[in-house]
Amino acid sequence: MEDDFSKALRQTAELMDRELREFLPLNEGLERQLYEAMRYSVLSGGKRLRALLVIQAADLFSVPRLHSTRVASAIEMVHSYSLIHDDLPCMDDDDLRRGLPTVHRKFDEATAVLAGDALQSLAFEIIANAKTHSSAEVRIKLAGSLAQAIGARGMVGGQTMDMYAGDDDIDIVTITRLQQMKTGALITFACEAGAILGHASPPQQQALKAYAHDLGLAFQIADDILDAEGSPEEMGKATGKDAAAGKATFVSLMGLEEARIHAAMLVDQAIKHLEIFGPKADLLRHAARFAIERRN
Ligand code: GRG
Repeated sequence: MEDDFSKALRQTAELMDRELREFLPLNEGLERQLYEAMRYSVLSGGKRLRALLVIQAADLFSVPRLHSTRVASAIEMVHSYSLIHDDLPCMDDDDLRRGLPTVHRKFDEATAVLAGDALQSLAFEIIANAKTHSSAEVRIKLAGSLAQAIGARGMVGGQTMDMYAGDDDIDIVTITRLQQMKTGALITFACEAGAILGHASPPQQQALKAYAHDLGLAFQIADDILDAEGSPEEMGKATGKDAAAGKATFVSLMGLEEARIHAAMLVDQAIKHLEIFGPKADLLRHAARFAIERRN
């Protein structure tokens, strides 16, 4: 039988598919291919973990779903943009994503760059819209925090470190910082967004931030473990791509067993940070376990 968390994740995925389709109607003009590429990327079956985090964090403060769903859509757009650009020949040069041809393979490279750019812009357009929250202050906080999370001090900075770090530059401290910026910052923003929408108190904000920090790191370690083991998603793709490319990963630096233990410790720590929310935060607790138990 489907457990509460699997049900919530499935419902979030269904909700996101509906919302994202609405934000990205088909276009018959000369820009038709751009819209097709944007839809292709955002509707290709991601897990929607970031969307679930926004919605569940916002639910702690009884934020209307209408609001949290819009922010969740914006985050999924940013996530899609980062994956499209990450797959480009000038970056990771991947042919497959979620078992399907990557956007530059399905369309072309220029379309992939432009689709990523347009998804990022649309995310900010959605956040700035009054339907997302009636308070302009809340909208500004959301936009500012998202910009910070995905810019040079966050995701883009982490991606840059990942691309240009040499073998000798990477130790556990550096890879932790790199991954916190590259994948952790957007995951942290997802939880922070729930707190911003819900006018959370400083201790509540701090608890969610600490939870997201540990969850994000555990998620990335789990990704390295799946990569090293060859997850179902990696079928048809070189196994252990990062390791095969000579890039340091948590697994190459710590070993598989130590990486597993470290990820499990981070999940326990993440769950402890949620104590102040009581049973209301149970789905967030499950989300932390899911980060390391997932198979893709
Ligand atoms: C190119 C600006 C720019 C940024 C790229 C996030 C990122 C930075 C690259 C992603 C590289 C990667 C595959 C990292 C591993 C962890 C990760 C983010 C996996 C993908 O996220 P999931 O598993 O994806 O949540 P789904 O498919 O479920 O949406």
